[in-house]
Amino acid sequence: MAKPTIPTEEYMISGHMACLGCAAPLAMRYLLKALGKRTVVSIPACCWAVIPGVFPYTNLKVPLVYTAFEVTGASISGLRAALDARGIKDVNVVGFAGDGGTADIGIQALSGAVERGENVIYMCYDNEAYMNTGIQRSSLTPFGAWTTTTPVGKTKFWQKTQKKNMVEIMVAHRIPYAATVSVAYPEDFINKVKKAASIEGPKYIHAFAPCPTGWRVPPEKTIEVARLATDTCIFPLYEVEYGKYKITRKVVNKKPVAEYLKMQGRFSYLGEEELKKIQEYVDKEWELLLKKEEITKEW
Ligand SMILES: Cc1ncc(C[n+]2csc(CCOP(=O)(O)OP(=O)(O)O)c2C)c(N)n1
Ligand code: SF4
Repeated sequence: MAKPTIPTEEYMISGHMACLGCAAPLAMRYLLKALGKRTVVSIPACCWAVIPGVFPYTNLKVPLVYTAFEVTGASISGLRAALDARGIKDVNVVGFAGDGGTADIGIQALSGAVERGENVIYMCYDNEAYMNTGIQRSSLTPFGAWTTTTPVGKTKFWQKTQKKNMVEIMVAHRIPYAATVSVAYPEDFINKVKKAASIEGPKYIHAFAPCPTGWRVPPEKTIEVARLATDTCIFPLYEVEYGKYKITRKVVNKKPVAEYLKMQGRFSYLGEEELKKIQEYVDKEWELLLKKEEITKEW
């Protein structure tokens, strides 16, 4: 029997306040399993501002700094500088923010931290909308999704733009390490976080974290829907180390994207035409990723 590689230590104790089936607590749990107790986490406004409980209660065994929505990148830069000034080098400094806090309102502070080469880890847990305030679209909401600010009704006003590619934005900063992870693949998740911790400079990790409440998926289907996202190539698992791409889960027999979309109420309004458009987009992006891996093989 294969030896389990997931560390048994827990730094997130039971009693969180997330909705049933939420993937965001799993993302934190795996992150901390990989990093251990010498870690400080900075969290802006998002569901994770609620999940640990109300002060003085917390379900984390590591220090946690709450910040304003837009400043995670600046907050982790300051924490790193303060620790360095005291000669403390062995503490992992981590920013942990939702997709809204990362790709929209916090992108400037994040970009600044990466550009300055701060020795920090930034994890975006991506539930593809502003969930904490009631399911509003973000720039990471995928094409075709219903949200409360992209209502469907008679006008079919679902999300009309494609999802912003945060990993590519980070790669364009020449970041030492960027990767995607999913709560459905914990070993891959933990390995990538461990690798990130071993690299000097800024590291960006994009975690796929389904939100049953906002995606209109039964809570017990969280992992199934996350697994399908990777198996359909709509959320591929890969890493980019100093510009070199590596797909860490090679999908040979891609499942149709419709299988993934049809599990979720937020896509239930889409017709054959939209499903075809999404499939074509996903196929193109996957081909591009394969090419990037091929081109950067010798780097
Ligand atoms: C400057 C500012 N604008 C708006 C808010 C209100 N607000 C709090 S949490 C949140 C949504 C966060 O969305 P995201 O970052 O995607 O995380 P999620 O809630 O999905 O976990 C918003 C809009 C705020 N706290 N500060
Ligand atoms: S709204 Fe979604 S992301 Fe937020 S706690 Fe509930 S399930 Fe998790």
